[in-house]
Amino acid sequence: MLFFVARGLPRQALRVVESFFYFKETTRNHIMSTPQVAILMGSSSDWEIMKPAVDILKKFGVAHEAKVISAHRATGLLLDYAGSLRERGFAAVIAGAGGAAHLAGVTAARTTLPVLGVPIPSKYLKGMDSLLSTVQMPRGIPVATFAIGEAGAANAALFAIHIIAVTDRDMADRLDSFRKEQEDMVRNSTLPTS
Ligand code: RP5
Repeated sequence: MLFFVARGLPRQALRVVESFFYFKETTRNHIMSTPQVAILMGSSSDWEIMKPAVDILKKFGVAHEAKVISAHRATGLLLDYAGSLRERGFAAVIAGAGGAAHLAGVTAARTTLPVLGVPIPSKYLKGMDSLLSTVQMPRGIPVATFAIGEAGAANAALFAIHIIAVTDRDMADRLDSFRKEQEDMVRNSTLPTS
């Protein structure tokens, strides 16, 4: 800006230049804050398991939207929400549910965005019910299914970032740094001496 002042540009021209930079900045902020990943869970009781997914997305600076929508208690709401995601610019959906877990499957039936299913641990069957009902999708409507519990939630978020990183070099670099961090932790790990 000083450069333009030094060159003696009239005030009006300076305003045009300033508004151009302002527009560029606000557009960039808007793009950065548009959610890229939706995180759904069947109940607020799933939050502690799904929180690691949110933590990973925050760590990588990925804008996201987390919601409780039950496939069987609020089916209409889920169909409306899932049907709007592609138009709203999302890249992937993470869906965590427990028991006879329909959330990921119904979401996948409603959108062609990639749906990443997280089986929530359940009281009596320890999440085996959630795992099987999420992973065993009949042919034609795919759901990518992750491990039962927190590790599955974290990996689903990482996988969503992998999807974004297909076309986003900066995100791919962040994934490389994250892997390096993990490798360094292994290299520096110690055991108690006897
Ligand atoms: C599923 O039923 C939810 O995903 C949750 O894991 C499970 C139990 O839900 P609440 O009875 O705790 O609401 O729909």
